[in-house]
Amino acid sequence: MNEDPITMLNSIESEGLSAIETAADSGELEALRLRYLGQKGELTAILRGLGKLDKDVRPAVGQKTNEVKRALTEAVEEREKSLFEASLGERLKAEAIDITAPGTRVRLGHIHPLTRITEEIIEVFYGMGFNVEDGPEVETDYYNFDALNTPPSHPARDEQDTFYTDAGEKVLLRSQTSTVQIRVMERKKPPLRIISPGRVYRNEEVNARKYPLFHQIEGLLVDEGVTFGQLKGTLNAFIQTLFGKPVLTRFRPDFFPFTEPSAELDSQCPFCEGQGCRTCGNRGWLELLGCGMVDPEVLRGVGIDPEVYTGFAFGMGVERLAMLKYGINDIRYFFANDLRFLRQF
Ligand code: 2NL
Repeated sequence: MNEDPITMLNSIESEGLSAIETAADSGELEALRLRYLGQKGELTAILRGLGKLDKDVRPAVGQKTNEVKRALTEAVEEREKSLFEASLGERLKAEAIDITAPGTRVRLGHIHPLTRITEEIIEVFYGMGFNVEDGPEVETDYYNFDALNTPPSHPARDEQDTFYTDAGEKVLLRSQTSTVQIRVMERKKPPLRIISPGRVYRNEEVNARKYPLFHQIEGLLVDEGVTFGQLKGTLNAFIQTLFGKPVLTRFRPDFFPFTEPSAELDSQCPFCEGQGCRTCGNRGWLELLGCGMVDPEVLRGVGIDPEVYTGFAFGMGVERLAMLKYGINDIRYFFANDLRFLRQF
């Protein structure tokens, strides 16, 4: 060592301290630590060279080396701490969350108006002991027509013209959910109380009142001694719940191949109390649904003895009821998926 070791140590110390104190980041700081304090660092080199020094200067140089080492070590630790605090402060600032800021509202979807009214209707009948039954939408003409007392020559087949499949004229899209009632009556014997909601199809031109796909809810009750009076009572209770208040009803004679006698159920218009308004087309009455006593032929066809059992049945179009209830004037709104329409429900 040509220079005075104490002078050298002093300059290492002052250079080291100022470099360490201004190290820009932890990478630079680590490089400095290795340079001054590492195994191959400058101070280690001096300690290794102690043996070559004169005996009388050795202790002073050794002591000074250790002092410098301690000073630089402390400086590294301090710089490490302040670099860490600075970067933490920066991160806290950058990632700050304002917990008092208002949240972003998540727009929830909701039940489609047809589903909602279907659920409401099911609820009313469920309360009267009816259970929901389901069945296929692709049916055979037997379940859709023959079993419902509508043989191939029957004019009602034209009225309920539907879509036929590639599988031939026997396989079609059901035009009514009575198919479900027939299937249930084949499997289960009376007493029966069921309703069958679901999609049905008709081969019809689209307009404000007609759509080739719509929804029906049919009901069926079969037991010993079932009367037309019970049918009226059941449907009156249903209509009151649907409109949320007592309303007058009337039963007009009608015809269906699968019921005898058959009737159309009207209610006094709940919006104008029979005075005449837009919803009832100034008639004061609304045509709500069709119903009747199950034709003995239908019962016989599924192996239920009509001499022992009688039943009533009814069928309603869900779109029609929803249109009346909510004052909707075009059936196509239900299927257009226009949010401006859907969000009103
Ligand atoms: C209507 C009329 C109706 C039925 C459906 C029915 C089912 C069986 C036996 C007898 Cl299994 N009847 N269902 C009865 C009367 C009317 O629907 O206008 N629907 C839209």
